[in-house]
Amino acid sequence: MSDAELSELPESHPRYLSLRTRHRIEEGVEKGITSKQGLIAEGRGEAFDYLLGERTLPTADDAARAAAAHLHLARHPVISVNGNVAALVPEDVVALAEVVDADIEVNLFNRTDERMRAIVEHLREHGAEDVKGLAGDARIPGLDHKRAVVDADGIGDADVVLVPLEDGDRAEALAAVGKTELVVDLNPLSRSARTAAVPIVDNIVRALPNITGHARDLSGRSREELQAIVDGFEPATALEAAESAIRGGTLDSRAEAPAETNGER
Ligand code: PTJ
Repeated sequence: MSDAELSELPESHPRYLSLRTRHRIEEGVEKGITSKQGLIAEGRGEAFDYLLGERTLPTADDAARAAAAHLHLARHPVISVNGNVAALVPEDVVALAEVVDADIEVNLFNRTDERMRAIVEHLREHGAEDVKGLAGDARIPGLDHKRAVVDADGIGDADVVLVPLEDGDRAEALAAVGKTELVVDLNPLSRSARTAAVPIVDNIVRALPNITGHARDLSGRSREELQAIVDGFEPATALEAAESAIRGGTLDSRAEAPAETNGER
């Protein structure tokens, strides 16, 4: 879909948000930010989101609140950014980092110097001041060469890492070195979601602003209050609720959509 086609699409179109999201990924690929595999990941995410009813489940909202509490409690929180996240939610990454005083680090599955630089530049264009990832002077043990590369004073030093749309191996490797992982992934069965201290089964385009909203709301709360929110969150319950919504969903929220949807349903 071209810019012109998107600008002509009315916001009332039943697939407006989905098409806009897809368009951002397309643009990301054109700009050299998002990988071709990122297109496939987006398609998979869309399918799960469709089955969830493209809404934030109450348990995903609880997870977003627990993630915000973790980020406030952290000694050194880092938001990890890959090619899909950079294309979809660059301004939300910057906003969340500001509220919880987190570092932003570009960390890629398909790492090339060109893509690293393009993503750093893209985040700066969206307001980020200091973006980590280019130094690449540390390694996460247990992974093959390029996927293991992180900054020593970024993810290497972090105690809490927000890793949206992560691949399962790296999620497991980060958890194995004792980092608290907050994962955003629409697939409740993915290894990343199952490894996370806090799995947020929601679309990144809804989840990031939601975490930021909770983080603003929790600003200034005592450590005891924040810890109580963290302790009260149960990852298994959130995963079960998401899986059950996906498997048992009725798609009622879509029943009212017009039949004529431009072939997009
Ligand atoms: O930019 P790179 O090189 O770091 O590569 C990024 C991708 C995403 C291509 C890479 O990490 C990858 O291949 O990931 P996977 O293994 O395809 O996993 C991506 C997960 O994210 C899948 O479980 C998808 O369902 C999920 N997902 C896709 N789009 C979204 C999503 N989750 C939340 N929001 C989305 N918009």
